[in-house]
Amino acid sequence: LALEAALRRGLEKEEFLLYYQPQVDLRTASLEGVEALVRWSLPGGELVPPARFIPLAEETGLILPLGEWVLRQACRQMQQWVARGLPIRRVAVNLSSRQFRQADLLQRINAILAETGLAPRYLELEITESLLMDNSAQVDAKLEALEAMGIRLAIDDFGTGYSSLSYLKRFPLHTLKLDRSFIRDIADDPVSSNIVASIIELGQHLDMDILAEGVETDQQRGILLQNGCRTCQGYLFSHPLPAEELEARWLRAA
Ligand code: G
Ligand code: G
Ligand code: MN
Ligand code: NA
Repeated sequence: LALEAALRRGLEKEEFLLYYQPQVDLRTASLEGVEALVRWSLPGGELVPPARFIPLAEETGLILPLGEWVLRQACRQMQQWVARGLPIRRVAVNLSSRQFRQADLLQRINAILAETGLAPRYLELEITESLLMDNSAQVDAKLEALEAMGIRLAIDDFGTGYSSLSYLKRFPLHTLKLDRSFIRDIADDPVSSNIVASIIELGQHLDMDILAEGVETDQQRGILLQNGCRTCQGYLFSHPLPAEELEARWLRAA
């Protein structure tokens, strides 16, 4: 309860901030986009990672105002980078299932795009496999509408949930984010590397971009490249960074 009250106060006082993790071309190490990841900056200076407050935010429904703040802030920041002509092509934002199920989700996203001036093609929304498994006409309709707006859709943590291949085929998904639990073992465990190779191939057949999460070693990078994976996110290239650091290290004007 104390945490919930603190979370409410944090929302009122705007104690949240976004870090951005580079999404990088595995061959050239050039920047493709970033994933926005929320942090909670307590008055005492402590930075709380999302694992410590997102679950509670989900339970209490506070994820709705928090997720809306994240989306607005990410779009505002991205529009600023685009307006300055900096070399970045997209920002990916995590969308919780609860946010996705809001009846007025599309209006809310439209309002944020209008307010920030960001063109929809710069925005990618990350959703989970479990959401696709809801199997309702509403999920279908919303995904189609987002796609029609020109927003990109990514499936996050792919491989950790239960998802049927027919869903992948049926929905307009642009990016498949391979969960880092598979990447972790690819250098040592043939089963893992075979699974990863199969998922990459599957993604290629479905005409999706494959992004490997949690790439930490050059060996993992090599195996992914060999298997036809083009993009990754991971500590090998960069941790999530505050906006100013991202600019300094990754967004020097071309
Ligand atoms: O940033 P970190 O590496 O600690 O992220 C941990 C997890 O928190 C991520 O897997 C991500 O799914 C979740 N997360 C981070 N930011 C957001 C956000 O803005 N919204 C939602 N729903 N989840 C987030
Ligand atoms: O939403 P998602 O679960 O994809 O969020 C990405 C999470 O993965 C964040 O918590 C981020 O800090 C974490 N992460 C990013 N790169 C790496 C990595 O190379 N290794 C590990 N262990 N975690 C990573
Ligand atoms: Mn994510
Ligand atoms: Na993920």
